[in-house]
Amino acid sequence: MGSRHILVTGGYGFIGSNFIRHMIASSEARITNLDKLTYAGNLENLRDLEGHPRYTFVKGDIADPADVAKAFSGQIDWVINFAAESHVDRSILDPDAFVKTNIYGTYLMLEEARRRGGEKFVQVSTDEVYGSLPAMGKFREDTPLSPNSPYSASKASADMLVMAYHRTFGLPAVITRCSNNYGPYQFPEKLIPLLVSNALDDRPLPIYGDGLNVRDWIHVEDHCAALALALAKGEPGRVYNVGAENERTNLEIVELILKVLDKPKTLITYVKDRPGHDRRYAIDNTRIKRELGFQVRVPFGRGMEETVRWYVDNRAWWEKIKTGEYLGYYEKWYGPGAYLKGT
Ligand code: NAD
Ligand code: TDX
Repeated sequence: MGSRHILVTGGYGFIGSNFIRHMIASSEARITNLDKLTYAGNLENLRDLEGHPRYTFVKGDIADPADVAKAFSGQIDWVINFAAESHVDRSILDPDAFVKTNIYGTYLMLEEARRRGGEKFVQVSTDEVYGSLPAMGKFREDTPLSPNSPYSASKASADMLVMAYHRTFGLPAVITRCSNNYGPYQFPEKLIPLLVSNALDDRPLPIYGDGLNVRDWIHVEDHCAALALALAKGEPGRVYNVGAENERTNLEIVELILKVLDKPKTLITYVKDRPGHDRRYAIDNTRIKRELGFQVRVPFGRGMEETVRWYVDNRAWWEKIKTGEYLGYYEKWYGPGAYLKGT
């Protein structure tokens, strides 16, 4: 990977911080991280890289042209756009920031990349743009886009802009669409860290609907390896699905967590379903395996056990998050007193 200079956006979030650590450790790349530090951005996620000679942080907003121009200053070889509002439930409560960051912000990033002559651009997208699957079948790269939430609609919009910039202006852009990630540093609004941290405090574990919705889980480290391949070898104009062929119902996930933590099933609490809740996601990852040599390395059993242990060992990390803004969100979404019940 040589000593390339990579502009990463959203690098203080869950996947972005894992990606930056992965790239610093596995290559000679220099990284500039443009992050707004929203509620989901956390300086603790990259504390170990502060002062590192190959790491620079620029605080700023991808939806602000001046901030974007500042982050692009100097020689940039590759751009990877993680920055996004990423939680489906928050997009149901208030879609505004999703449209601003995910659509307009991506547009500004593309515009600056084009203006400067076209760096390789990887758009970190999601399988949610394809919508929901019935019991059979998988998402392929040619599956039509059919998003169901404001979040996934904003990501699908961004994908269309990325493709338009490739086709119209020749921008060497690639789109990756990954399934659900798990691993360390995931914000505890998402299913797995929410369940683990609640269980550790004997709080109720909210499960939507009948708990039989299916997600296709991949360890964040495998996603990061796929993104590194997309940057280095992805063919401009091409979409790559990323997944680990690992479908689980939400009930299987919660039962696994309770087993690792040795906590009772009575903590499981069925709550009202998410509106527009996608029933099933499943990724066909044939293309990225065949064309870019992607391989899944983290087996789900080991990955989950290590992940649960990480949240056990890093209680201070999530306890600091589960205050203030977080509690306000939790009560607004799950109902008054929902967080404190059971304490
Ligand atoms: P996250 O919510 O943990 O982190 C998002 C980061 O983006 C934060 O650091 C935040 O401060 C930053 N950010 C938000 N708005 C910004 C703006 N306007 N300008 C600059 N920075 C901004 O998200 P994540 O789970 O790490 O997801 C990262 C990307 O991967 C997203 O684009 C998401 O759609 C995609 N993705 C996530 C998953 C998953 O399972 N988490 C799966 C597939 C794809
Ligand atoms: O409290 C909960 N109870 C529950 O049953 C929460 C937060 C979730 N769920 C269910 C909803 C989903 O079926 O668990 C499943 C996973 O939910 P999330 O963690 O919110 O993920 P999901 O909606 O599948 O979206 C995730 O994967 C794709 C990421 O948040 C997105 O950013 C990514 O694009």
